[in-house]
Amino acid sequence: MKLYHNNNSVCSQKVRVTLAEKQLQWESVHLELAKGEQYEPDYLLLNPEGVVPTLVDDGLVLRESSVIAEYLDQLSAANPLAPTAPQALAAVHLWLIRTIDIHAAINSVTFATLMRQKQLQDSTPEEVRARIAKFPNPQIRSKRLDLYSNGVKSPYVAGALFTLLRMFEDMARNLEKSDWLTDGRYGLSDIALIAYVDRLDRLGLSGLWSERYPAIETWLRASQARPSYQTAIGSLIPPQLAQQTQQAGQAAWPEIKEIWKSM
Ligand SMILES: N[C@@H](CCC(=O)N[C@@H](CS)C(=O)NCC(=O)O)C(=O)O
Repeated sequence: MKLYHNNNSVCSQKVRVTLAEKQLQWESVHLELAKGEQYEPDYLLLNPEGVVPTLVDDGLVLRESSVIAEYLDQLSAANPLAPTAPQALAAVHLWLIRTIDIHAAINSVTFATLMRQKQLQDSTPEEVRARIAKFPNPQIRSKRLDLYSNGVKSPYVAGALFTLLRMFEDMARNLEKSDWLTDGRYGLSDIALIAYVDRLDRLGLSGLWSERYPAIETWLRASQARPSYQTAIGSLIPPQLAQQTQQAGQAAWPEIKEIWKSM
């Protein structure tokens, strides 16, 4: 089983957490997104959108991190991550579907802060625009351009915060009943969201939930304490990147806080 992924990509992290929880063996193909390795013709044959992750297993090519996570869970009976009761399973599926929007929201917040700061430091505007032009999807191209030009003032950031507000509200409602999101035990719903909330935490944006939704703070710390988190996320983030992430997010926090307060 081969996973095309990137260490700091949230959706790759989600898949790696699943692999670690299921204790599955896999071969790593690490793509440097900043170098544009996702646009190599051979990779575009596997993933025409030019994004990670992609799982290749015995001739099967799978995209979409939540679908991959569910597939991996089905591969072995050990440590099942999905419930069997229809109601609980439906709740898991709802979270998995929502991760498409949640991913786009986290991507907007990350690009308006950390990635934009890196682009402004490391590249000329022409180089950034040339990289953005390589994105196959025109909608994503215009989003990236807007985030690069306007940072936190981009309307994509306000839209992202609205999606995150809904996510936090529903997470908090689930966590009133149990320590984990679905069925009283750690599973696919938690794995679906850990990388996204962790990214906000790494950006120093825990103010989004710490006061309004303290149960999310407890859930996050319990998720981060699992060995799968350390294997799949914690150990793969270099200290320098961790520091840059924290600093870029914190610099944006006053503006983000103002938008947040108005919601
Ligand atoms: N919905 C997709 C999103 C895939 C996606 O956008 N991946 C990002 C990394 S998290 C990527 O590869 N971006 C390419 C780039 O930034 O150039 C999934 O969850 O698999």
